[in-house]
Amino acid sequence: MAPRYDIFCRVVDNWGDMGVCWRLAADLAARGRQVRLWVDDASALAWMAPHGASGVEVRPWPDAVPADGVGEAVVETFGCDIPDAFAAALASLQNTGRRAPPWINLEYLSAEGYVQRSHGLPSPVMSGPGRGLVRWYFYPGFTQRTGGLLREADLPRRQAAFDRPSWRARHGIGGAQRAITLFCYEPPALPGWLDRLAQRADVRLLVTPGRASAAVRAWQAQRAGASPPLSIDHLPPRSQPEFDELLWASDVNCVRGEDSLVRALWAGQPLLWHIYPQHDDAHHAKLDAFLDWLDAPPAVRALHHVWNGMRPGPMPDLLDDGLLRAWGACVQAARRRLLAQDDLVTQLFRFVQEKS
Ligand code: TRH
Repeated sequence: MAPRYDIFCRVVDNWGDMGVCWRLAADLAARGRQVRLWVDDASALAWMAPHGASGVEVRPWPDAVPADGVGEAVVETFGCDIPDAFAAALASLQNTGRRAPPWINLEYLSAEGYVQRSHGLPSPVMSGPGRGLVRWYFYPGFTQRTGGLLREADLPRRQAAFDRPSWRARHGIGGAQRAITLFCYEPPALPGWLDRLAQRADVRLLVTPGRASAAVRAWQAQRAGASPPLSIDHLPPRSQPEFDELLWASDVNCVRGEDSLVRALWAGQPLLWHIYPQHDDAHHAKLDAFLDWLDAPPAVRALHHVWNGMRPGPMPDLLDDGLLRAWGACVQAARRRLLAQDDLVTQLFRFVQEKS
């Protein structure tokens, strides 16, 4: 029987928790592991992964360890805390002289310096049913000294085989049109930016469902009749592979959160990140760390600062040809740097082997 991973996911907010966990589970399964994905709310998988994945079993959050025991590795995501019963089972293995499978906490993605310092560190468990065990920190990241980024082995092949002109033709995007994907929360600069885009005849705005769509609809309701119509598609939710294709097909990708940022990097088009906002503005330093790693030209930094409400003023013209060239070159260079590094699952296998 193939080695088995237990992955734990609690859905806190939005779609990123499920999105990252599903990509991880499907990638592990594609590389020959059996995966049990324990999740407290799997509803988003109905559209994100409607066909599931061979080797991945989605199960409700457990109260007890199943009869066949824990897997080769236990991965809790984003500090969600594994159930007491699993912690107790790991402790009992260790207390009876057997090796407990490594207990790994997969952390949030950041380009900040602490990630390189903290990746791979142990955290002794001092209380509760897992007392005496060690939990290992695994940090995804953008450099060699981190856990890397999710990148399925077949991604380059899928991307190379993608027929961009057909996709655009099927979606009615004309040859001279600029297609912009919009996946965001509620950026303060959005209404002004849409006003400005509405002055152009060559833009096709591909708006993702949920918060982005609601924000654009609010603008449309306010501007009804007042500005020239902007060509806007409100898209239905699509599966993750189809979401990837949307990013590959677009000329500019506005993305948010964590997983879509990584996918926009793989897409290699100019990307604008709406970072998940935190109450204490901790996301400002996180955004700047990413822009530093990206080696973003000043105009790309300015765009990000306005989009994320860190700098007042209208959005710079995102479709300026010179800007698009410099922006695209910078994302492509970043993509090449990342492709030269090991992906997250390759690194996780190595890590699990070391700690087992
Ligand atoms: O939904 P998000 O804003 O999730 C965020 C982040 O994960 C953030 O770090 C976390 O703290 C916060 O939630 C609580 O953005 P993200 O991470 O890009 O996740 C979106 C997922 O949804 C991603 O896997 C892509 C997927 N998706 C589709 O599969 N199809 C779609 O049509 C759309 C719009 C998204």
